Order: sequence, then structure tokens, then C-alpha cells
Amino acid sequence: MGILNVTPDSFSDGGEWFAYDEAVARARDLVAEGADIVDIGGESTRPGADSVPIDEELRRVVPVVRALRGAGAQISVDTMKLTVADAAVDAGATFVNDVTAFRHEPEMAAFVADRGCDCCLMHMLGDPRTMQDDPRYDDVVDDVRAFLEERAEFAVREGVREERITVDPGIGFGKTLDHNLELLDRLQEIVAIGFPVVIGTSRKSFLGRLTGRQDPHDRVAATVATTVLALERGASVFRVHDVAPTKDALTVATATLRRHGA
Ligand code: HH2
Repeated sequence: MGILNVTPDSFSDGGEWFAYDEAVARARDLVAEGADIVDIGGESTRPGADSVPIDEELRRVVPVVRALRGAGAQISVDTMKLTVADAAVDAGATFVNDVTAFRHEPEMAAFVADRGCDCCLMHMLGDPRTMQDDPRYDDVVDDVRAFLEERAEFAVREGVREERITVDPGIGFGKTLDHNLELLDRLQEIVAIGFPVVIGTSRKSFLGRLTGRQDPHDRVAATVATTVLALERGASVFRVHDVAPTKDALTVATATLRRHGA
């Protein structure tokens, strides 16, 4: 899953793909590099980010989705807003990536069910404005697992078919460095829920803290290390900015793991 942030303020690529032409060209590059899904977002969820008015999010996202119809990858819309998801699906998106797991607007679940979309339900503690203020858990993996199970049950009750659901532990969303590492290390416990697991570590700040790399663009090798670990522990979808190196790493890791029947 290649990331396309059509935003001025995303933590690692804010402003780089904000103009329509650049966004569309970037998405085509992600597909050429091997992305099966392009995840298009018009609102940053970095810690402390302010929310974007609906009209502005629509203006950023919908024309880009429309331009990518038939470009060779599934189009995902990264939004918590039903109005934005609705317009994006009309424009050609078939995947809804809601970082609130249908808590912001619970009607999103019935919408996803009605439109037959795939979806990603992600764990986040609190909201982007407050989530990094001293996050605490009894046991981060148990708590995240229980949350994702509850959200998936809710989605199924609202009519979403089980095979349309993926779950995501939400690396960096209300998590300390230790929480992120614990989730990665015990990712098989999230995989055991039974839904395909999406993992989003790409260029995130905990990688900067571990490596000392201040510029998010310099965190590609660190990102690749986490995606290989996550693959080995059973993750299925890797949400990344840097598709080509991730694809190579996953190809080699998959070939190696298959030798053991994994
Ligand atoms: N991370 C971000 C945004 N959306 N969706 C899922 N399912 N999983 C994630 O880990 C995830 C996500 C944050 O990263 P990014 O889009 O690069 O930055 P920003 O939110 O600043 O636009």
C-alpha cells in the first residue's frame, strides 16, 4: 500500500504532493514501483494536527482519486469523514482506511457495507491532537487486540462482510517507543484475531528516535527493517511511502520464508 498525502502538513512529505499534477504523478510512480493499493489522504493525522474542513478535504482528495481510476491499483481513501469517503468511492475508491475504526462517524460502517468496500480498522488512543500525551495501557498488545476485535464485531454487525475487513495496530497513534516495539514484536497476537493485518511504520518518529535520523526521508532502511519483521510475524499489507525498496525486501523475505512453508 503506497501512501499519497495530498496535504500541506503531513509529517514526512507534507506539501510534496499537494498540487493536483504532482499528486497524480506520484500515485502513478507508486503503482509503477509495485503498489497494489494507493492510499490517498487529504488530512494529516500526525500528533497535534488540526482537523481539515470537509470542503477542503474533498477538494484535495476527490480529483486525484478520479484521475487514478484504471491506473492499475486499488484506490484507498484515508479519511474518517463519511462525506469524503462517499465522494471518493463515487470517484473510484474501493477501500476505506478510517484511522478511527468507525468511531468518528459510526455510519461509516453501514456505508462501507452498502458500497461493498474493503476497509481498514485502526487502533488509536484518543485523537491526533492528544494521543501522544502520556499514553498508557495495561498491556498494549492485549488492549489493542481487544479494541480491534470489538471494532471488527461492530463492523460485521453493521453488515460489513468479514472478507472486506483488515485491522491495524496503529503504530505511533497514542504509543510510546516501547509500545510500538512491543506491538511489532508481538504482532502475531494481532494476526491471531483472524483478519489480514495492515502495518504502518513508514518513516515514523520512533524510527528517528532509534536511529538518530531527524529527516523522515532518511528512515527508509529503518522502515524496511520493520516491514520485514512484520511480514515474518504474519502481516499482509504494508503501508509505506517508499514502495520500491519495500517491495524488494518483501520479495526476498517472502521467498525465504516460503522455504519453511510459511
Ligand atoms: N498512519 C498514518 C496515516 N494513516 N492509516 C493506517 N491504516 N495505518 C497507519 O499506520 C497510518 C494511517 C500517518 O502517516 P502519514 O499518512 O504518512 O502521515 P500524516 O498523517 O501526517 O499525513
